[in-house]
Amino acid sequence: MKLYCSLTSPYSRKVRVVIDELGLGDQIEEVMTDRLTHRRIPRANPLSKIPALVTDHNEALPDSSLIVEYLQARARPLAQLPRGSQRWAALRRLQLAEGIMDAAVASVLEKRRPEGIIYSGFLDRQSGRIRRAVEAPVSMLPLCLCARSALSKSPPA
Ligand SMILES: N[C@@H](CCC(=O)N[C@@H](CS)C(=O)NCC(=O)O)C(=O)O
Repeated sequence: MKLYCSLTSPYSRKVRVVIDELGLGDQIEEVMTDRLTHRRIPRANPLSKIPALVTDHNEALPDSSLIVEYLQARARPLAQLPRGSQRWAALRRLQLAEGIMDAAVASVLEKRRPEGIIYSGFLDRQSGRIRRAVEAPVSMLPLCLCARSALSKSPPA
């Protein structure tokens, strides 16, 4: 399999971590791309974004979540998500992490625009999203979990 990716792309990093966790490194050839060579991978991803995975059957998978799902289906599953309300807390954190990546990448692209047409209001909105999402997970845990973890903390000496 070939993974088109870059070391600075957070979505690529997400996939590379999963490859490592699943022990699939020896089955995957990484093809590092940059903004210019993105153009060389339209077959792998008509959206010209990374990461993109080309499977051994020559199927092109164009999105990090899709690639992770594919790799998990091929390999042993990673730890199962918890059930019940903890499941939704875990998925909420996952979604917030995706949102942080989206906002960070959107900011980088905005900053690459020619000086003078960079919209600071847009950048502020993205950094607000990142800040709130980074602060959110603890406050978004189900109350019962917060109470349990507070109870399990040993009292100050
Ligand atoms: N939803 C996609 C997002 C991929 C993405 O936006 N990748 C960025 C690099 S971090 C990219 O290739 N951007 C190129 C562009 O927008 O021109 C995923 O999860 O893979």
